[in-house]
Amino acid sequence: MTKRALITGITGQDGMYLAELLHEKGYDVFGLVAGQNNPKADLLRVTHPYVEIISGNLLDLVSLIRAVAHAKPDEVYNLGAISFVAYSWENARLTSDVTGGGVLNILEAVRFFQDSSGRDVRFYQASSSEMFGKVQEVPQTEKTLLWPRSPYGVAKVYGHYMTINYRESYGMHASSGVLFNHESPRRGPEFVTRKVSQAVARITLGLQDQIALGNLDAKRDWGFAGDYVEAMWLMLQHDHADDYVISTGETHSIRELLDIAFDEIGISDWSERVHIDPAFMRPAEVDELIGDSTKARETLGWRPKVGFDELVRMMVRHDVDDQSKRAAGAQ
Ligand code: NAP
Ligand code: F7E
Repeated sequence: MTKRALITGITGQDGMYLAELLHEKGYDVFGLVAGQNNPKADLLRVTHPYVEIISGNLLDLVSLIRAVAHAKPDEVYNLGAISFVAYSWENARLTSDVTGGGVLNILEAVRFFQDSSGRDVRFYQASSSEMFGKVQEVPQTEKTLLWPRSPYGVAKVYGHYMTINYRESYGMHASSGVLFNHESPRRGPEFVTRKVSQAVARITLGLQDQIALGNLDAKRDWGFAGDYVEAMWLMLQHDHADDYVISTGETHSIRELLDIAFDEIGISDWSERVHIDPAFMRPAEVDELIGDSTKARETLGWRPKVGFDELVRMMVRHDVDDQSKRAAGAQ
């Protein structure tokens, strides 16, 4: 029997990689898309024509009940969220409702479908290393105390515990992946890796002189999104639902990110090319994230394939190519 999967957040970075992975594995893929004229849906129809788009919004339980009933999924991947941490301070209510409350809505829609159809559905929740916030131990594991430092982190903690609660209360096969930062050429331009790769590309093409950034001393455990969606799938293939940290186990600062990105275009001293803009500083910072993914490695056989240096260079090369085409198209 062909397996069926429903992905919320299909127009995002992870949604696109996951859709490709599941399609390659022979799944019928359904994607929830919010908005009556979402430009990302038009793009998805071109790049991922095999995805059946279903209209719906994580804020709207009725739309989710209808979406699940239509997709009749064996697996649901809840990737939809307001995911930009900086934005979450300015839009805390909305972030709480979508990123936190949306998890309850989709869990309820899945539970309703299971009860009414008698079919089993496996559920994946996109939890986040932002839940560790003011880290209580280094490295962080599945057992580390959560101490979120942003409205986004708080909302993710709510979704994380709601997923565990549905597993324990109703026996649902509901797993939570506590994913550390993962990036790619598809990363949104608001996130620091893509902001840097795009700016560095424009600098080498003579289209921009400088890049404005915030805290250069922040550290992150950065992996490649293509590797991380494989971990999501592996969690749902396992007999028992559980929670897993997914990370590389290496941490790097924004300065190291800049070293590699500028090195890719032949600049070794980037100090004249970067200036600090307080607008990009956060009210509270998550200083040192580093994950211990031993459990996922031992139980699921998962491991990251793309290293930090390769990831940054891949993103810069992609953006040099992309920005050159845009510049040529504008002439
Ligand atoms: P992303 O690129 O920001 O994608 C977020 C997706 O959520 C988009 O498709 C967006 O749709 C959708 N969405 C937003 N509001 C919605 C709503 N009200 N109803 C339905 N869909 C809605 O995020 P990502 O990087 O792919 O991350 C995927 C998930 O993993 C997110 O939940 C994120 O919080 C979590 N996560 C990400 C990382 C990371 O490093 N990337 C790490 C840990 C956890 P439109 O834009 O089309 O409206
Ligand atoms: O920031 C610093 C900033 O916005 C990384 C999301 O996918 O991963 C992501 O959240 C660091 C922070 O990602 C700028 O202060 C400096 O310390 O790329 P980011 P994030 O906040 O780590 C987690 C795991 C998620 O779950 C989220 O959904 O970089 N930084 N200067 C900057 N960050 C940005 N965006 N822009 C700057 O100019």
